[in-house]
Amino acid sequence: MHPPKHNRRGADFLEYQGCQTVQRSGTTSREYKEMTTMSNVNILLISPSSMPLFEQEKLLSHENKQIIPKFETPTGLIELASYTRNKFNDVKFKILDYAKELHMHYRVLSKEPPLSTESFYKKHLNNIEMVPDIVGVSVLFSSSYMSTLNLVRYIKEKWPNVAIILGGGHVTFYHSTVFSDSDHIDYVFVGEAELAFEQFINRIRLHKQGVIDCINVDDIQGCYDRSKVEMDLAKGITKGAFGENLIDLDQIGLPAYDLLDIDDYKHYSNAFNTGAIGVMTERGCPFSCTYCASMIIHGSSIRTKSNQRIIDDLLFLRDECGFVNIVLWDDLLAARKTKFTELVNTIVERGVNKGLTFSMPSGLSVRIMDNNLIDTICSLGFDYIRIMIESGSEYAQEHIVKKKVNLKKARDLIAHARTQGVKVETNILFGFPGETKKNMQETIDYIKTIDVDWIQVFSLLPLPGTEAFHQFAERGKIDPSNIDWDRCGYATRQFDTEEITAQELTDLVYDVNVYTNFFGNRNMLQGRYERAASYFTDMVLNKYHFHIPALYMRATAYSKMGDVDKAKADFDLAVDQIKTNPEALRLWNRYGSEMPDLRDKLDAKLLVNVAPHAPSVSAGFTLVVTA
Ligand code: B12
Ligand code: SF4
Repeated sequence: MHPPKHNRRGADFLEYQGCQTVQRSGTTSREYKEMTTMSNVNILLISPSSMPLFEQEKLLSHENKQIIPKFETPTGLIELASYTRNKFNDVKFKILDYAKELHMHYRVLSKEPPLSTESFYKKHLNNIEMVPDIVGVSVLFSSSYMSTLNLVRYIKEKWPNVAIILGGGHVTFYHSTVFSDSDHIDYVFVGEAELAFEQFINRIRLHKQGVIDCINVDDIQGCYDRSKVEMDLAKGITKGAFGENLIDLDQIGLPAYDLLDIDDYKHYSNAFNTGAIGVMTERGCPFSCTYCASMIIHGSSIRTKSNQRIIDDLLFLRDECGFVNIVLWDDLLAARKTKFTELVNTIVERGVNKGLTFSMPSGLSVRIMDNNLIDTICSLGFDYIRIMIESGSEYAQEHIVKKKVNLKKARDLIAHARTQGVKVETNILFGFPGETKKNMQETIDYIKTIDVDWIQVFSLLPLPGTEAFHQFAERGKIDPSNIDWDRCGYATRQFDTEEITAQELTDLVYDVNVYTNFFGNRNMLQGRYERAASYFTDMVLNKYHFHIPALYMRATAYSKMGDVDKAKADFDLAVDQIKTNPEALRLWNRYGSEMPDLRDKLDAKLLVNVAPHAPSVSAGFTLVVTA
């Protein structure tokens, strides 16, 4: 358990009496308190975009205007800031959310001159009305790492004396290489950071006050400087020790939403077209899915905020900030069933959820859920829920993915959720280390049996820290010390395995997506045409106008609903896209055989390259659509 605040501060101070040149032995605790109220530490926290640097460059230079930069609430940073402010009243924060700024820039891209990433980054640094003592960058995503390395250069150019610190998921697993990758980084935080950061900030304060003459972090668990890493490496230790987890999450208080440009999040944050705010009610997960880094970053013990705290936060977000969409980012929602049920019942009884729509994009765990919990969750006001499956192979569930989903239970939960009127989605991953084509086919066969509105289909990408990452490294498929983070991408895999080549995997993922969500769309098969059409619009056509399977299926849905004009408009659009857009033509050539109603609308020369039915059969899979 974390020691009481005053004890730890006292201990921290005393500790330094011996090892630092400034001697203050004999200082009373009153004097200590007075000294510690005078330091005024300025901290700038930065959330970089998860978009790789090379893509940012293409976007800002107008080379590719189609890439849509996303942003979400930087939850880690506002929780860290709030916790720290609660501990020290002389610490001032600002947040610069580059992901948000990039999105806002994208919205006016055509009115802006082409820019380099350097001028874009510098422009926003120049807007900061503060001279920071510390700049902290949150590197949650491996894809942010290269842009962060550039950014820290600009930061040191502007503020040469600032201490630059990094934290977040990616550097948690690569803490030691950070210092060899950049001379500008001073400290790295491994794992959850509130407690380590508190100790660190206290040292910065003592240093500012002249109480200590240097900052030594050797004894701060989870915090590293260059020399501490070098000492570890000399002893052969490459893995960072994680910061102690915060047990009482209520110590965070109301996350520092005041540091965000609330209106931008309210209107443009990406989870909904209408904007949303992220909320985390719990941290940690005791399960061990082999593809997941979340439970490693936050640990296996579940810690939750109190129900009162969660309710107060929701009321603040709704009534003071005007949010209507709440995104829950918990690792394992409803892990404490009774507490969660009480929370939702109170929320509903008190009308706290009135005017709010909830979502949980990272999904619900089949192991945790039961019908009652699904009902409880639905009563909160979810537009859609995601019941996470990942693999339809019983063998893979048990031995490869280790998610241990009971596939029958998952199917029943989905069917039950439908009775609540909520939209139901799931996630599927292909390409686990050791997952055979037989296992993959089992997944394809399984997903034809579940009545979901949509399936997110992905390639398994080994994320640093995960079991899958280590397995691929052991098999020599990836070299952990030589990965181009800017190019590793989250969409496609770059390496072949014994089970499946990179190209086969990419094709399989695309084909399964197209065959399950479009040609084998459950809503279409069950006659729920209106819902099907709205999915094609919201999930696909609002972003990708060239998507021929979506246009074709929406046209079919309209025609089944008797809306001849709308159906004709979509068919015409599809024909036009095939004739004018190379991506549309590619889709036509690959999937044209599934869209017979377009054939007589196209010239003969556009019919010759069309592939036979179910193209992935060439890689050994059966994708036939069944009702
Ligand atoms: C919200 C979220 C998103 C949001 C974006 C978040 C954002 N702010 O930009 C969205 C929806 C966009 C997203 C997308 C994706 N995500 Co995501 N996401 C998350 C999620 C669920 C929560 C992050 C969060 O807010 N946590 C809550 C806070 C409290 O924790 P924290 O961020 O870890 O912060 C603490 C510490 O890390 C530390 N810390 C963090 N930053 C800093 C900075 C400093 C200076 C210090 C001192 C400390 C510090 O202190 C904080 C407090 O203790 C995490 C999983 C998780 N549970 O963390 C995955 C996670 C970060 N996502 C992940 C992935 C893989 C993805 C996707 C690829 C998913 C997909 N298949 O599409 C995409 C990739 C985005 C892209 N490039 O296109 C991985 C990242 C792994 C990696 N190495 O890249 C994670 C870890 C989940 C997983 N699968 O294991 N994601
Ligand atoms: S249940 Fe979710 S959070 Fe827990 S290990 Fe699996 S994927 Fe990660």
